[in-house]
Amino acid sequence: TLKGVAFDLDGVLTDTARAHYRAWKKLADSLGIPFDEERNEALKGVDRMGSLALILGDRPAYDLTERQRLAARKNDWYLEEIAHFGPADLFPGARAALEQCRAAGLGIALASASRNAPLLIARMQVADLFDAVIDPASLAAGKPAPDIFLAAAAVLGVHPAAMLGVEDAPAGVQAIHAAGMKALGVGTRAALPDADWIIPAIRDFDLAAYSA
Ligand code: B16
Ligand code: MG
Repeated sequence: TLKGVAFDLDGVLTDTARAHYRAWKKLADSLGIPFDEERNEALKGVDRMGSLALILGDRPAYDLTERQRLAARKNDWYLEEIAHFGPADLFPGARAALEQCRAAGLGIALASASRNAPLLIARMQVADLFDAVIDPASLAAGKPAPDIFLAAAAVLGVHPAAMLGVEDAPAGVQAIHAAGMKALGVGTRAALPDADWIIPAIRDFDLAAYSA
């Protein structure tokens, strides 16, 4: 039986995926590097420096210092994008999904690769609904490695086999499965072919369906 749930943030509980895309697009444009929404798909769930590496590809002109500068510039633009965020920026049904899990007595963790996640859940006033927020800076490897979901299970004190992971990104679904958990995909079957269940959006979250 299900004892815990680990939620991704960006693209699952709120539409920061758009904000990330706009900030990366600004950076890519400023460098004259081609970037569009199709290429952006591969960045979802991938951490900041990993995302930058995907954008820069094998261009040798950017050493570590320069890459850190570029990542910081992108984050400044991203912080501008989310400066106005509040409870209204939660996807419809996001708070209700968390409340369903609480009412069922499940442990709830936030498993976001974003270093801005604590700021976002505070601004959207759902921080109190989480038992644990995993700090991605504390992990050896980002998604698709299982580390963040294993950390979620460990801090909740729940065996991974009794956990559900909720993700919008292929790298995230891979990470959930690598951790030995069942994966609920938020999006389309075409985008997330390996998810154990698919819902189009978090408003369709129905805990009873994933408890089998
Ligand atoms: P930051 P998630 C991920 O969050 C995003 O999907 C990804 O696009 C972003 O690059 C990453 O967080 C790092 O975010 O730059 O704020 O640390 O989907 O795992 O909640
Ligand atoms: Mg995501």
